[in-house]
Amino acid sequence: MKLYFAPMTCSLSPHIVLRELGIAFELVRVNNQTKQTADGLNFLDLNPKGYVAALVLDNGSVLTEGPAIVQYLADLVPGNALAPVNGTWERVRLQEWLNFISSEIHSGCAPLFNADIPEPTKALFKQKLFKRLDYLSLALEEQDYLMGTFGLADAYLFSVLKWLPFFDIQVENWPVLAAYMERIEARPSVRAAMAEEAATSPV
Ligand SMILES: N[C@@H](CCC(=O)N[C@@H](CS)C(=O)NCC(=O)O)C(=O)O
Repeated sequence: MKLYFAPMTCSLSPHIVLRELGIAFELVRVNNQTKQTADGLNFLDLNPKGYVAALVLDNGSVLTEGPAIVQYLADLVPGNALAPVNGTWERVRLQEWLNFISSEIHSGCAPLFNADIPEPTKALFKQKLFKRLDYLSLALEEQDYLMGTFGLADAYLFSVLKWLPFFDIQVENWPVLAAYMERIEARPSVRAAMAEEAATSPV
């Protein structure tokens, strides 16, 4: 299978998950501005939504949306440590986290990347984001990872919290979150994923 990615984006999450699960994959870089891919495609032909991540299976099927991709990947590996079994209450808890990260943190950060949004408006978005970070910090006070042990939700949250410095938000203001990020960044899969993404040539 192929993972279409762009460095320092949410596609880092499925990339980490592929490595954690030991699934063979090819990494294909996408230029998010021109929509050209490193394997010579117009990314829009593959994913008309135009955004990473996109997973292309060996049978040609294309799967998008990070939370769907990571759950699909985990379910390929029975007994994996990253996701509770589908249909269980714990799996629904995982989906609750993935949805929270997607709608409150990932989407909460999106306007902060937008150069056309004036700073006072961005400040309002930041205030809302801070409340969500307060909540995450509280949730992680009692346990090292969102579901107790490292899993899909942590790979996703790590990938989006890596953006905070772009917005001049210091994660150190939430010491619990700063320690969480350090813990995750120390994982071999995470280090390898970040290093490989950084080593790919621009398209
Ligand atoms: N709903 C999508 C959002 C994906 C997304 O926001 N991708 C960003 C990078 S983090 C992107 O590729 N943006 C480029 C664009 O929209 O043109 C998901 O959760 O996978």
